[in-house]
Amino acid sequence: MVGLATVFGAGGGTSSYAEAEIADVIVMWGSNARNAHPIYFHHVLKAVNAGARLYVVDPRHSETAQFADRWLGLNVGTDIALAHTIAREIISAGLVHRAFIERATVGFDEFAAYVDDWTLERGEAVTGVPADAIRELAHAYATANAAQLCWTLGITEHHNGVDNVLSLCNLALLTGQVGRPGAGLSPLRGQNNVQGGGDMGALPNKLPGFQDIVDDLARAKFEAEWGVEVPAENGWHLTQMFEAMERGDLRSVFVIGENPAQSEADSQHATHLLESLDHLVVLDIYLTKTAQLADVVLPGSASWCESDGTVTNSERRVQRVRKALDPPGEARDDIDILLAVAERLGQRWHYDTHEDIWDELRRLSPMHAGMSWQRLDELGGIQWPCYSDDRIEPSYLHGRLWADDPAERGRLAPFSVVHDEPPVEALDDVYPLRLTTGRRLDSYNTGVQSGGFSSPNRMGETIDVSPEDASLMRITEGELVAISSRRGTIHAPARIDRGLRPGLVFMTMHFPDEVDVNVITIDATDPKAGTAEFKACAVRIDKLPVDIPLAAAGD
Ligand SMILES: Nc1nc2c(c(=O)[nH]1)N[C@H]1C(S)=C(S)[C@@H](COP(=O)(O)OP(=O)(O)OC[C@H]3O[C@@H](n4cnc5c(=O)[nH]c(N)nc54)[C@H](O)[C@@H]3O)O[C@H]1N2
Ligand SMILES: Nc1nc2c(c(=O)[nH]1)N[C@H]1C(S)=C(S)[C@@H](COP(=O)(O)OP(=O)(O)OC[C@H]3O[C@@H](n4cnc5c(=O)[nH]c(N)nc54)[C@H](O)[C@@H]3O)O[C@H]1N2
Ligand SMILES: [Mo]
Repeated sequence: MVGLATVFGAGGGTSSYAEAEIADVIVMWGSNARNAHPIYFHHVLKAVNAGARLYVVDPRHSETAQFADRWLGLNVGTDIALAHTIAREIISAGLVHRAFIERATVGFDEFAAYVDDWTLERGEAVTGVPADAIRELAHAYATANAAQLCWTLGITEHHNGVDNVLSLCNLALLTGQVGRPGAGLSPLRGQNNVQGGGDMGALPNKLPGFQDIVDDLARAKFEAEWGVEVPAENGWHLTQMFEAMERGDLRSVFVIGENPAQSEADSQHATHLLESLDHLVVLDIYLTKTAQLADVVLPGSASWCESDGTVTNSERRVQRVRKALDPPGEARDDIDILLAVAERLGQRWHYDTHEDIWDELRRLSPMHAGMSWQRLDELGGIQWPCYSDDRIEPSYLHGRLWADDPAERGRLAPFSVVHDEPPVEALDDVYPLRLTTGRRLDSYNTGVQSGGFSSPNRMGETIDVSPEDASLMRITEGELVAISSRRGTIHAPARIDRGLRPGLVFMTMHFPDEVDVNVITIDATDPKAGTAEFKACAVRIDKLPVDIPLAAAGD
């Protein structure tokens, strides 16, 4: 979101899901949507069945790659090198969209000079992707009538995730693949309402509706409505909070619906910091590992189907959710619990209904102003921005960039000169393998919500290795092995995956109670967005002595 905001001034996906169906080229870059975003992927498959070409850029031949016309299996962390090589090929083949570049962008000449030495040969040498595949993707993307470029964590969960995103935005600016129906940039969001959380101001530098906290006029508007002073400085994002805990500057934390003791990189260190707080409060629907560290647990919040409200998905569509069940026992809606906490802190927040809270938002956030609950119902959800009761904006953003009138075009979109940088942890003789981590279809994040179910085909945690590495190390399918990084060692059965190239190892994050992968991940973070490098650390795999008792292997 930081990358998109830098280029276009707004941190949201530029297209809508259904527009995938009118695209003739779709690039899924660092995104395993077949597993992680099945609803969006359903639209992608409709497009593919109707003849659109699908390119997948992923170090693994992922479940998504199985549906691709062409898979570009790059080395982990070489995305900028690949994007620069594609850009250079588009420029040297004369496939840039000159009129769009002149009208809507700044910085093209400097960018073109910078990428000029990213020849196909150099790109192949750095990324491991054959030159002809890079060339094919470059030509298909540039010459498509409408191309969608989607990405997820394979791009963002790196120490240079924002630079990765900027390098992808460059491709859309070169070719005019943005701001038109079917053409766009789609970062697929994580949870059902992670976009909504950001929209509502659950960000350290924003008020609801992405209004800047440091903007005096914006703050004054909220202060008048709320009757309290709004702090004038930006707060901390998650990784800055952990750094502040380390320094001793942050002593009290309220965790709502998150399990950082298991989801943070280098989790033993994160757990130690959470334990050392003066005061930790957790509000969750389960007694998580994080809740077990807390001084106060506010138990029994109602889950999403037991409360009223809205959620916003990756295409910026706000939809109502309705209470379908009564919460069990004494469980209460999260908002009731927050109102009660506010009251104990001396604040009286007056809302009679959930709709009152929403209407307050509509008064304060211009991009939500036209979304009454009645209208959300009638239209089956509305995408932001929606400024007024009598209008619906186009389903894609930044159409203004194509306007003839410079005043209407507004702020031009800058090309970004970003440098190709390898992952923080280099491979060496002691840790010669690259570990990347991610998701499976049948499990969810730290497993709190998906741990309890079993089905015949469901696997627990495995250490996935390539057939080549397995035979080199004489590891057999299902054999219990040890995997170590500079942070620690864990054990799990090996699984031989033909979708992995030699040197690459994959694990999920779904079974931390049994095998906590975040014991070994690195907590290097992107200074611009605070995202950790979950997608790249250096590891080694060791066979265990055959007579090792299982109990000792599971420490
Ligand atoms: N079933 C299921 N669905 C989910 C979730 C879940 O836990 N389970 N979680 C939700 C959440 S919170 C999120 S954020 C999303 C995440 O959705 P995704 O980001 O699609 O999921 P991941 O499996 O984490 O990572 C995606 C891909 O990035 C690739 N990758 C790794 N390193 C690199 C690299 O250096 N470059 C490139 N180009 N690719 C790389 C991996 O091989 C992997 O296939 O999924 C959401 N949906
Ligand atoms: N190794 C590795 N680690 C990763 C990642 C990775 O790819 N690899 N991905 C990272 C990413 S993208 C993410 S998003 C994080 C996810 O990390 P977390 O968000 O910490 O993990 P979840 O398991 O999704 O935890 C969500 C919590 O919310 C609670 N909850 C659910 N519904 C409600 C509700 O209505 N009210 C309340 N109060 N609580 C509720 C659940 O019970 C659960 O405890 O993990 C990160 N960690
Ligand atoms: Mo996520």
